[in-house]
Amino acid sequence: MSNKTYYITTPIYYPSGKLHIGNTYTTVFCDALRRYKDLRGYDTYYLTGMDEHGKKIETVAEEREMSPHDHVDEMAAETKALWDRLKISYDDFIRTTEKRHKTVVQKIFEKLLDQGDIYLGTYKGYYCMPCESFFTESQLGENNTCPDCGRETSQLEEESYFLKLSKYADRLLDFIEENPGFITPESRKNEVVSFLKQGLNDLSVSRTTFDWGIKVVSNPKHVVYVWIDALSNYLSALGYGTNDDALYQKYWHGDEVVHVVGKDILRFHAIYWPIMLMALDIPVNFKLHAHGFYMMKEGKMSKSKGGVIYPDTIINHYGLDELRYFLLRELPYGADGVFTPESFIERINFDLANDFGNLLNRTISMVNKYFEGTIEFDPNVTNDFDDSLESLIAETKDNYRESMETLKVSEAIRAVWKLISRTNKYIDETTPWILAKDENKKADLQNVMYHLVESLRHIGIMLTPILLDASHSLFNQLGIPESLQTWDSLQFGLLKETEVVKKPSPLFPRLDSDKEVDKLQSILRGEDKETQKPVDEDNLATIDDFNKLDMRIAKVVSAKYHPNADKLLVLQVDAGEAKPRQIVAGIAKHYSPESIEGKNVVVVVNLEPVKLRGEESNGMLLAGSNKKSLKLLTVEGLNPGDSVS
Ligand code: ME8
Repeated sequence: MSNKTYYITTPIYYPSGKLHIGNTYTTVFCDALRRYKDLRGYDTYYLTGMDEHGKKIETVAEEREMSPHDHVDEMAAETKALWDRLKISYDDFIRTTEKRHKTVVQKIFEKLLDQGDIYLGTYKGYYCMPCESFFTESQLGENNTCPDCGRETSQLEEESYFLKLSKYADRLLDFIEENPGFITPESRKNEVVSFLKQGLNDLSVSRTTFDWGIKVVSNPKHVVYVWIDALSNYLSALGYGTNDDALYQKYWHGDEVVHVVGKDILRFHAIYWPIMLMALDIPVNFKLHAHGFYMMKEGKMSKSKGGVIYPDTIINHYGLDELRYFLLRELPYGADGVFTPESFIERINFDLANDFGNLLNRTISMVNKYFEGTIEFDPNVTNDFDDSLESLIAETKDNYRESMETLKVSEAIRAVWKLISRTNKYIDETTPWILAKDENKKADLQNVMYHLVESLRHIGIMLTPILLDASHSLFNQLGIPESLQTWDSLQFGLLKETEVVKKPSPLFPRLDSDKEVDKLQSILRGEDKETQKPVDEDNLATIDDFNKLDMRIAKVVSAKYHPNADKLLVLQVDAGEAKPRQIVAGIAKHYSPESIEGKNVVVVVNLEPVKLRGEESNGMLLAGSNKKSLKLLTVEGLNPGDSVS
């Protein structure tokens, strides 16, 4: 039996500037939903990509003195690298300049032209370049400004093809009425309905004033309007209209199709897109979700204006889970949210460090202190508080599921945090430190510990789509087997026994609030010294200084924990010499001995030997690091002893 399918998409972003946390929000949001559906056992497919055509992109490329091709290639590579950094679990990244996309758009255009849904006419109107939108005079703001962004528009008259929106308007209205979940939140649906009720003008769908776009095959002086081009990505990426359309058949005609967009592009997705599908005789079986916007205190975020926060800044300084948590938790369903340094640091300190991280820490410390790290389930022992904790565990699963299914991710997270608070309260109620004083209460104490671990296991499972590293670390630290990390194992009492780690590693270190708020504020003002990292010009190394170092590739032959220091590993490495060389390295917090054995690392072998806590070290490993992580430099395809220069 095959699993239900789930196809989820983000908008394809314009490569008009560096992506900020607003664009990142949609992508992380879809990633969380996709991971949730994976957890539920769906057959999922996640599409994102880049919308590379149009006058605006042509202009940005010109400003950079680059060809549009080179510009979009660079931006696409940067964007993919960003998504990789954010561990976005996308399956495909479609670029509208790709041949596979262009062919489909040209086919769609010609088909609509042949069947009379597209016709040639003359366009008279006002054009807003930043918005890529045309307006009639009556739609304009004061002094002929763009009604959406308020900027100046320019007057145009040109030959254009038009899509007959008017022909489909009633059909679309009926469709929206008959499919209540088609557009969410409800307030957005209402916006669309009232817009439709005013009547639709036919849409201009081609341009002759610039080149950077997909040519209309039958009349190549026209390029296809960027929105018709862009919306088609949801089909072209699946191979629609080609010989290899298996993905299209499977996912578009499958069980669930979800387009997630910001409220700014609601109309395009709620009106033009379903009408295009109706005209193409393709089922309109997607659900559209339009979320609100993250704002800065000063107002809107813009790719080109600055004064915004970028995801890599947050990851460098604080970590990926911190970013994901904030983004997914802080934006209320259906409304806008504000990013402020204060709210960001508070969420880390209160929600992540105090409530969640501390609960795990205290639990592991107590299980070690009272039971030497091992506990088991004894259903015959109970206390007065077990029932209420157990029923909240069950309730949380239902609330979480319902919220995730209706795309209320922040509410799903809130439900999990209610359980976290309840579990913290359970510690206060059951007072394990008092039970521990009485030998006869051993079984009661174990029952309390068991409830804490079991509750945390449930919390960990529900957080797997949200906090990628922390949920993983929670399972490892509590010794939860993979079979009990699944959705189906969300049932109290399935964990029979476990052994937790000897020493807990904090999931989220508490931050110095004033200092970090100041730091974020100076980053926003563009004055952050730490991110600029100037080179010390007064202390330059000569080439001779550099050449003095004998750096080589070395293979880690064996590794063990240092007997007297928990931050150190003692390694034997083969650096191409007669016998292995011992190096002591401060990497035990980042690598276990097993995980580094066999790796080809880079070492400096001509350092003076030193003794570190009684063990001699004859060299140094090279690694990259920041406050949160450390990665050894490893090299494939070279042999021990090969030189590094
Ligand atoms: O509109 N808060 O691309 P785009 C939350 N190419 N989300 C935000 C945001 C904010 N402050 N700012 C942007 C386009 N977004 C078209 C789409 S789709 C067929 C073509 C997100 O680069 C949000 O998802 O301007 C919004 O819809 C999208 O970025 C706009 O991205």
